[in-house]
Amino acid sequence: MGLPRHCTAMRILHLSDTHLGIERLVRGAPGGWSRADDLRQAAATALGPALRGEVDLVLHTGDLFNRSQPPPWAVADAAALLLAVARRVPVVVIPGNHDRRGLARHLPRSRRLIACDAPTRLVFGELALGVVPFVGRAEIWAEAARNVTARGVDLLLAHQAFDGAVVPGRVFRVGQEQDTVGCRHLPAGVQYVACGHIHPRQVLQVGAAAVVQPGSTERTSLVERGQTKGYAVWELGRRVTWRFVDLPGRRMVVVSSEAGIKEVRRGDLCWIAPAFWTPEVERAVSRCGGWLLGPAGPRPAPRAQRERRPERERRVIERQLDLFTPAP
Ligand SMILES: [Mn+2]
Repeated sequence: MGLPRHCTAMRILHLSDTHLGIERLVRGAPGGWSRADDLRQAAATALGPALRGEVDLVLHTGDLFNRSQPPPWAVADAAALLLAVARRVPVVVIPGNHDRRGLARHLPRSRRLIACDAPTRLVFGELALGVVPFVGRAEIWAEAARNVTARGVDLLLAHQAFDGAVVPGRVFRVGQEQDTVGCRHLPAGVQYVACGHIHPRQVLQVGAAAVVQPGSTERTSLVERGQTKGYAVWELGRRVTWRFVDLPGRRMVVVSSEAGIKEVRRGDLCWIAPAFWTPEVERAVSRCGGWLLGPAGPRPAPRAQRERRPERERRVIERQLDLFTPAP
């Protein structure tokens, strides 16, 4: 397996975790600009090279939308953007954990806009792709990955936490969460994985495979404030290489001191630490041109873990199992 030596050179734009339609309360942005506008702009910028015809294929490895039922305006925006790209080059999108109802239902049918809601093997000329959408159980992922790679693939697409993936304050390990996949779940012979899910960009070596994760195209939460955002460009030919391309991203600032207020620049997304919050601090941040994250008034306590979560996760996994079971 791996790329056949006769394979013609191909350039692939790989983006992920665009979280379109995200709704975040932001105060102080001019002209009704919202965080969703930032994320739409990031996705459009990432797709720029594809719109200019500079790549041969676009892969979106999941969490296209922030919610499984995105607002209609976000669906319309995404459809328009992806169709514009698909007029130039084929686009493959796979559902992430946020797209748990699948993506085909949201996107227009087009020969070159391929929403893979179920595990699939796709062929573009001499390039074979294995596609496995997010699934909540590593064993099921492994079986699907085995099936889609049985005839050989050059690249496997996934939206999954791989063993060793790092997010702030946490390293994913097989067995700790039932959806984390590792060496034992990867089919033998897979050398390259184009992967979504983990928002800080990183490359992992998992067994014989390089797992390339471009991360999210914009920050989806304050936790990501220190992360460089962007997308990846793969060059496939006799050799396989990839590089990360940076996107500007909007600065996020936690304001927790007088000195912190002075660091605020126009258009920064600002979070005032609860212990430091006063109406005067809010006004000072606004005067510096900072946009305020969250509702007005004293900082609310962090939202408690939702009680219904286990029940929701069970339903999600059941729905996914339907998608992963081939029709009789
Ligand atoms: Mn995501």
